[in-house]
Amino acid sequence: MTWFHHALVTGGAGFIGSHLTDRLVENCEVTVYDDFSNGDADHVPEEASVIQADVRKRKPLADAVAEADVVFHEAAQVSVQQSVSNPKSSQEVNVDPMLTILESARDTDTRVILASSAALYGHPIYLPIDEEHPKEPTSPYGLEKLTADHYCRLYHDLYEVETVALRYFNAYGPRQQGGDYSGVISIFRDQALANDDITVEGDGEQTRDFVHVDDIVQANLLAATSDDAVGKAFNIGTGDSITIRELADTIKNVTDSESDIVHVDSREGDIDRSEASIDKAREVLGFQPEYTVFEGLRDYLGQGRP
Ligand code: UD2
Repeated sequence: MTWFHHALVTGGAGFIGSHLTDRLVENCEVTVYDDFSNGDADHVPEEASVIQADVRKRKPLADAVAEADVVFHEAAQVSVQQSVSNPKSSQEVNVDPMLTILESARDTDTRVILASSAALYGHPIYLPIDEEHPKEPTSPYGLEKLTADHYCRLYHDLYEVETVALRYFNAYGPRQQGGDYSGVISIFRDQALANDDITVEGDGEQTRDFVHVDDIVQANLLAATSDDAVGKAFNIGTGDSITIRELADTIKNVTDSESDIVHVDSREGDIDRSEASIDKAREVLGFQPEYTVFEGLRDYLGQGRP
């Protein structure tokens, strides 16, 4: 395993990027590239250098990539809803900077690790979802991630850029809440801690594969250091799933909450079932998730409010 000297983390003040930066500064020089539109400067460790800039600015981004041995591209417009309301501006954040990074990496031998997403698969036609599963994204966000993910493969195949795409399933953990977008776990947590109603959308029988942010960090480090990973895409989840109703019950119990669990309208176009096959990540990267969702929830909810 070859370690690297200088890592660039786009979105390094954000939820996943800041956890990754925390881990990276223990071992190498780290530059965080963030415009703080959604990230929090307090989550960036002081050992990291910071470039405060927008990923749509080509020159500072290309220059920052050229300085690094590896780029973890976590910066994104993460709201599926916003991508539906405004596909063009979402595309400008989620696709075009990917090309800036890949073009710069083409000249400099920088390895590129993309935060891709399970959103690129759309509605599953079989479970668990492996990397060969048909890709029919149901939102501009999913299509943008599919495009960025596929560009990674093309830049490897055409120009020998060392790229890896990590398709995150439902990520959760400390620092997730904030901005106008939250995953269901942070929403249920806030509702449970405030003894407000926990709002299950639909019948709650829909399933998700929830993956703890520490396991996502682990996957990124493996992708950055494994020679076998390049040119490939990997699902990053736990390989297991639970229903949203079960999630609501667990969060209520773990937080000892007096909340009622109520059912509200389901979301239009909601994915009914989701569960990752992580065989490829296990075999090629040696990825081994440390948290089941129940262990991860105990860890996350045990902390109280940050
Ligand atoms: C996740 C990702 C999204 C994209 C997508 C791909 C997150 C936060 N979002 O969207 O970026 O990759 O997967 O499919 O990881 N729910 C409730 N009550 C609430 C909020 C949500 O019941 O108050 C339900 C919601 O209807 C859905 C499930 O919880 O069935 C998960 O919702 P989500 O927004 O956390 O994540 P998801 O899977 O829609």
